[in-house]
Amino acid sequence: MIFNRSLKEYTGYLALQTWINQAVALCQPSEVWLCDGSEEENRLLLERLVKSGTLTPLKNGCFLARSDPSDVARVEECTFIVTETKEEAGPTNNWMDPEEMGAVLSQLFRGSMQGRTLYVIPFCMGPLSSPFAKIGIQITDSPYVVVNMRIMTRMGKDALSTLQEGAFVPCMHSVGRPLKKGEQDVPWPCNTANRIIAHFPATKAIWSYGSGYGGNALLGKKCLALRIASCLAREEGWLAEHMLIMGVTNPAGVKKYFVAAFPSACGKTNLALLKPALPGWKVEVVGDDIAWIHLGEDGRLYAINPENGFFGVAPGTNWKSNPYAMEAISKNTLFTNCALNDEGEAWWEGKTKEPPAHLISWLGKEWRPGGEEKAAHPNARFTAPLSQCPILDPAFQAPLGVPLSAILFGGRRSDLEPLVYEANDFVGGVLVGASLASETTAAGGGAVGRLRHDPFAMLPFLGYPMGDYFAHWLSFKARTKEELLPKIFAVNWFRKDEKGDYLWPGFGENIRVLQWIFERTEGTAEAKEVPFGHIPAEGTLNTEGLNLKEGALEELFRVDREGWLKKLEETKNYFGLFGKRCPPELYREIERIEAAFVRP
Ligand code: TSX
Ligand code: MN
Repeated sequence: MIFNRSLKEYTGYLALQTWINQAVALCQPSEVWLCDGSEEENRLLLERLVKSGTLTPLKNGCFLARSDPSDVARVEECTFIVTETKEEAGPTNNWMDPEEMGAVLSQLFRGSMQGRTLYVIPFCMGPLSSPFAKIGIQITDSPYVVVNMRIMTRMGKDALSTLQEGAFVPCMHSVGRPLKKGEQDVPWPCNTANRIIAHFPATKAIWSYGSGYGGNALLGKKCLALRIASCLAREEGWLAEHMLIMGVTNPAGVKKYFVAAFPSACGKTNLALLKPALPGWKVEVVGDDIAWIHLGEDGRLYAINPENGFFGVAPGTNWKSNPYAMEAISKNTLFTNCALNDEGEAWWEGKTKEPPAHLISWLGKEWRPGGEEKAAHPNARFTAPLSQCPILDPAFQAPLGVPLSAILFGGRRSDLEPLVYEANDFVGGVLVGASLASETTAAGGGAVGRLRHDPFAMLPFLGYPMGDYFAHWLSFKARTKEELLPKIFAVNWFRKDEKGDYLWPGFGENIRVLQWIFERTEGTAEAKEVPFGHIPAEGTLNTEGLNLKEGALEELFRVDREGWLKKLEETKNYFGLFGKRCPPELYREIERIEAAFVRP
């Protein structure tokens, strides 16, 4: 075995050496490469990837990867929480017994890296100097994963240097396609039929097999920073959330930080990188996907972004919908499953008003406009460093995080849910998060327009029972003064009129909603009490210069009593799934709202 660096330089190297030895014995690679994260190393890996046909060089240091057409997204059916009992995994997760999973995995991984290089990726989730950061060591046979992890995390020598004895999350990954002697590799090796993404909360280990795509393979993101971190957070008294983190500065120069949770296909990255339509307002981004939230010594909540890059959906991203993302991905960006234009750039549906006359599609085929097939896959992605974002918040590396003034929950709801409301109190806000639901879009596959529950936007990302998670959220009320906790809001950019047209322009105009939220946290904006909380009082939402349709504003805030009573009934019904673990406080809050509807 050849190591390009002695592990003895590092504390905790013994545990790491043991872990690597075990992996090598099991997977039988022909080479071992300990990643240092350097420019030089990255260059060598990119070179390998171009040679193997995995990557195509584009303009400005960008590259394009085309995946195997069967390996294009996270696979929730293949994602498991492995605990002694099924109850410990909870009713919303796939479960497997540790012994059974152990047997399955050892068989799959035995010899799985034959003919390949085993890469050891030391990475840090969170700023290197943060006491909240977590170290992971990913072992993988995919150099594509290495170059993506280098963008998405703090990867290499520095991460290894902060390693304490034994304190790392072991992340084992193989694409599951060993190479026989002399066998020619394929551009995107994978083993789609046998994909498994397994999480072991007891030992905090992650094992992923068969997929090279996104959250299945970049194990720092959904696997470590959400599923395993949610378990750590429960034990250690913090929160690992599927949330963006943004700084909002008003024209007077006062700055506040918000976090926001949205199910997929609601435009979380667009909101995180908002270009305000109102003069004098400024938005800066700390993170667009994951927030680790801790209670500070002053009794307030603080958030860090464990990630170091954007792994965003490309389709729909353009200079109008998200100009700062466009700037961030203009160089040194990896594109996956986008189309290729004649200028050597990545293209996707919604990038330009008109599609180019000629493209190579994500399937590598000649493509011209007018046909059935999309040029880019709907889940095509960009991987770009946070540092390239023109509105990156100066505090994005703050070791203790940024103090939170508001928590937003939002879904895609064509009716019932107002444009914005403030929850009654902290418990009322936890109910808003717990009852989050969103209408399905074409992007997810399956039926369109169906309402799907996605509590806290965490349904696919929680590593333990949902009812316990609700109780964990509620526990923060007893740990600090309620007035120090962020105020909680619900937002909905997607309400439609009876003709099916959107009532709210959204995008940059959403700053008007953020302004009202900002002013509520300052105690300056007036509100009108409704059974489920507070909506903007007449005239307090800034609609100056907006040409809303006649009656649109009234409709955006119309309270449909019957609709709400039905929703509350249905929510109780849904919570039944979580059994006794669902905290009684949430049922009491529902009853309180019902009572207010009956006796206004
Ligand atoms: O991201 C979106 N946001 C948040 C922006 C900060 N999207 C895209 C969602 C898919 C990922 C939105 N779509 C938003 C929104 O606020 N609103 C809508 C709905 C909408 C779509 C098109 C228009 C208006 C609203 N077009 C015109 O009004 C011309
Ligand atoms: Mn996400």
